[in-house]
Amino acid sequence: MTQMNWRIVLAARPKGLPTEADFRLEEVPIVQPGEGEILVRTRYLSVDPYMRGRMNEGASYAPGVGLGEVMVGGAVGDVVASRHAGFAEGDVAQVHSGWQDYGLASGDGARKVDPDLAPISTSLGVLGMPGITAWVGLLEIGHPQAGETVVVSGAAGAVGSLVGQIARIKGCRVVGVAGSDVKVSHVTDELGFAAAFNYKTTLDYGAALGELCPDGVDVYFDNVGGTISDAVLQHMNVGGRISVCGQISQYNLRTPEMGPRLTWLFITRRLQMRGFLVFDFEKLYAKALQEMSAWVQDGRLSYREDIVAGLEQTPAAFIGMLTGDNIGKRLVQVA
Ligand code: NAP
Ligand code: FER
Repeated sequence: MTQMNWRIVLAARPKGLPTEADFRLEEVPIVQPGEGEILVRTRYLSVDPYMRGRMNEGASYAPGVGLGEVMVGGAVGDVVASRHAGFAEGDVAQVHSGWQDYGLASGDGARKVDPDLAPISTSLGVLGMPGITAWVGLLEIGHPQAGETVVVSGAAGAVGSLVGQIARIKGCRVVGVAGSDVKVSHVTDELGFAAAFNYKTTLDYGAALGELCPDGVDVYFDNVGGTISDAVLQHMNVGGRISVCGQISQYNLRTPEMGPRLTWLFITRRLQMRGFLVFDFEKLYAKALQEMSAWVQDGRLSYREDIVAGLEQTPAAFIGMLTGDNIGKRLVQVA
């Protein structure tokens, strides 16, 4: 009897915020691995903001998902068949097999995960792509120094919640921006941020920043862009650094947003702004993961996972994350 695989494919290219009708759940036969490949039964899959870009025609750093093709993304699960010398049946592997029950992956591109070191879900969060993004973007681009003020937008999300804690570990005073009072309390009461404000209920971001950052802002870790970033830039100190990680406030816009012209500030305050893509820092992955694991183990870095159950819930879990219903790393538990 042929074993079947459930998967979610891109059914239509979204206009603005994706809807569930842009996805389709399908049942197809499981394909056995070819030479060098492994077959992985997904236990957790990751939904991330970058997937919104991949739903468009012609993304930049990687091709877009074709209509009818399985949605891309990171996943972790059990190796159920292997034709790669590095993996045996029963191993746990982190792969890029997308939104499906069973995924084929190249063994060379897969990461073996030791379930005794940490819960395997962390390979998609604090000890995976988002964790490395936080580490690289803050330390390699923001260069935070003890005593400085660091502002983080998207503060309660997968990346932002870790950025703020790493900055705190480095001796900085951390101020967050997030989209609910519960998120504001979470980052201040549980993650050690010095302060935070809710951008959905605050009318004047500039006034809030002036109050919460009396010494100005030395490092801004930008996850969101838009009017929040316009306000933070105006509070930067001389010599400030801006690490541009994401612009989620813009991903679902149908028409581009206009903003104030702030470039003059970069001259008078000698600011540096640098965008980055985590994948360009592969040489630092091992170091980042080693430091992040050590901080998790000694209790200085905490992480929260926001887990939704059921492959069929993936589109809703993804759309919900884009609109801010997650705290910490949004994952889908599949098996
Ligand atoms: P996340 O923060 O866990 O989830 C996305 C969050 O974005 C939501 O929870 C929501 O929180 C916030 N958001 C949505 N619309 C917003 C808006 N209009 N204005 C302000 N905030 C909004 O996601 P993540 O995985 O950690 O990713 C965070 C950012 O990092 C994204 O921009 C992503 O693209 C970027 N990223 C970049 C790289 C890279 O290599 N450069 C790698 C990974 C991630 P609120 O409730 O606070 O609105
Ligand atoms: C992300 C946002 C954008 C991300 C990658 C990109 C890995 C890259 C986009 C592009 O090159 O088109 O969150 O995460």
